[in-house]
Amino acid sequence: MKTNDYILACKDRANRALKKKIPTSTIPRSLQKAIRYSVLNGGKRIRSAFIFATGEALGANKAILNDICVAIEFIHTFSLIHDDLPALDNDDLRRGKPTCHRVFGEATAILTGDILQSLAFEVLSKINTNRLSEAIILQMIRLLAEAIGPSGLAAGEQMDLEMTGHRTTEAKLKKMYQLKTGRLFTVSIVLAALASNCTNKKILNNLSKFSKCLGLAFQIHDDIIGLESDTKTLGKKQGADLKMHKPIYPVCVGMKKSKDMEKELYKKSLMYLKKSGIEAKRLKNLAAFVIERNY
Ligand code: GRG
Repeated sequence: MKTNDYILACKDRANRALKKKIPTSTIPRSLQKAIRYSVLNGGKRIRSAFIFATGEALGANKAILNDICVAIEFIHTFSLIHDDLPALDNDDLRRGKPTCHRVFGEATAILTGDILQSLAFEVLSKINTNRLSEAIILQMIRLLAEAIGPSGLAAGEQMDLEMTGHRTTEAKLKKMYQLKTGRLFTVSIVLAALASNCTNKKILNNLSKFSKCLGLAFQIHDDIIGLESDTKTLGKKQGADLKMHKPIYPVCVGMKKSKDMEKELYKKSLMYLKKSGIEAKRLKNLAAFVIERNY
């Protein structure tokens, strides 16, 4: 299967898994609508593709991989909803459609994000213990909490806000990207490896380094296409970050160096993948997609 077809198949699988975990009867209908709208309104599902490819390479159980995919996409969607809020980026467009707060109002958007966060942990905590030990499930929950909390995504977002409108150094920008974007990539891949009961340090450490390089490359590429791709392809406004004086790589170091950097990170990621010693054709192709995509 070609990489684009594989990504589409993963997207389809992720969407089916997500639909099953969206609560239907126990919450106000307005919240239900906002959750469905935000979770199922498109998205590349690239983190899910990495989860499935990692799990497949290591022989993980499919149902557990689906649960991990749901937890990660719930957290990702939560972070996008909150990122778009007026108090943060104040964006009107996400995945080619009006943002959650534009459709449902700010209060509902905040609650939708909050609910998705709690649902993510609920899904992980309900992984079938006949298939995976409680100790590993607990480890997954801890790793996800660490990845998004005060030394993860939320910290990265705060750094981003504080850097907006100011000149910054490449080192600070990289640190912020590792937290804001990289941590969710890393935890996606590590959780997928743990789902296969993998305890091999060589595999886990090298996969973790692989994902760290990719997370950074993904965000740098996001900055590049944010300037070079058009609004329709991106699903969000072209040049929005530049207009808002957000800290972005091409402004900090220039476009050429940004493109060199993402290629360097891609090559480095492949080196770690090779060192992990796992069957990695799919992961290799997904890594290339990270820096070749135009959306
Ligand atoms: C998670 C505790 C917690 C708080 C949230 C708002 C916030 C803190 C973080 C925002 C992080 C953020 C929006 C990072 C940007 C990451 C990024 C490049 C998103 C775009 O990812 P894609 O291209 O999106 O995979 P699609 O739409 O394809 O899913």
